[in-house]
Amino acid sequence: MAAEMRQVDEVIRQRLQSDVVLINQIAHYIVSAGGKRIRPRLVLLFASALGFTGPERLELAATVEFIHTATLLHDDVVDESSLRRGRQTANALFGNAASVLVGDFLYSRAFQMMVGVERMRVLKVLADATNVIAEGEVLQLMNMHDPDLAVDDYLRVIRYKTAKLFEASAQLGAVLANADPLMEQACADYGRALGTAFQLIDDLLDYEGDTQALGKNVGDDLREGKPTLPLLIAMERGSADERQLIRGAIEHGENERLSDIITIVRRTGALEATRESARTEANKARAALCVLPATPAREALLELCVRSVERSS
Ligand code: GRG
Repeated sequence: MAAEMRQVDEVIRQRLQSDVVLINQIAHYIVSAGGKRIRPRLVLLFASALGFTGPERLELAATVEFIHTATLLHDDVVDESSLRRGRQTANALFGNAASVLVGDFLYSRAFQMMVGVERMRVLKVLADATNVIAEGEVLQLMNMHDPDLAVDDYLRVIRYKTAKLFEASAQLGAVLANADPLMEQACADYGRALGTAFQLIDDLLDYEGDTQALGKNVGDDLREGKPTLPLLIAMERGSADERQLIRGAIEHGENERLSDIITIVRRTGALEATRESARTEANKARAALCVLPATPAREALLELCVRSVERSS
């Protein structure tokens, strides 16, 4: 996909432009740090798998990356994070106000771009998706510091805050190709399952990962008192003392005992169980692809299922 992704990067570069200096500075700062660009790849791969080759696919690929980047800018403010994509976060460098406002710029620029495609269904998919993402963040806020969170409520948050944009990205490829409703649904199902797997691994890497490889600080979820699946499983399987230690850390949002908690999470097999849940989701994504014609793009989408679960960054 290298050549196509270079075209997407060119669209991103052009559409980032603004006469306002601080917007250029911050938007380029975060975008030039890279990132995996998974969501634009989904738009391109589904468009290609269904035979659509028009320039709108590049525009929408850039659009979903802008929405993603806006959410990262806002999220790093909310979470008070200091490291992202191997660099200081924009909020750490430029302050919270500038980060939130440049996030607003990217988000509203994304809407200008999607309107330019002149397809009502594109607008509907993205308007609905961004609304759900915001709901997911608010739900997550409500769940903070709650060690009694049910697994289903945790899963709802990750479907909303992360999987929804994966779902919309995949669906847009199908919408551009004028796919029939069943095909469009299969693409959306793939995105939703892949996005869920992706966030499960994101949550696992906060305990298993390496700050250098991840480009963000491990242990941040615990510091914020976020009850993610590795902790929920470790509490269920651990001894009474271990359960009490994790409960306290979630309730008070502290990571002083991070290394003890990582030991418990490992010993109870909570990381492997989380990876297994991710594998189950990735298998659902794989199954959704069976209605697509056999193409190199479909092969790449299958490969993405494996990589999303086995990744370490
Ligand atoms: C602006 C629509 C809008 C909403 C604001 C703050 C917020 C509401 C939403 C945040 C949602 C969020 C950050 C979810 C986490 C998603 C996630 C897994 C991010 C990391 O994605 P990667 O690994 O990042 O694809 P790279 O750096 O590779 O691009």
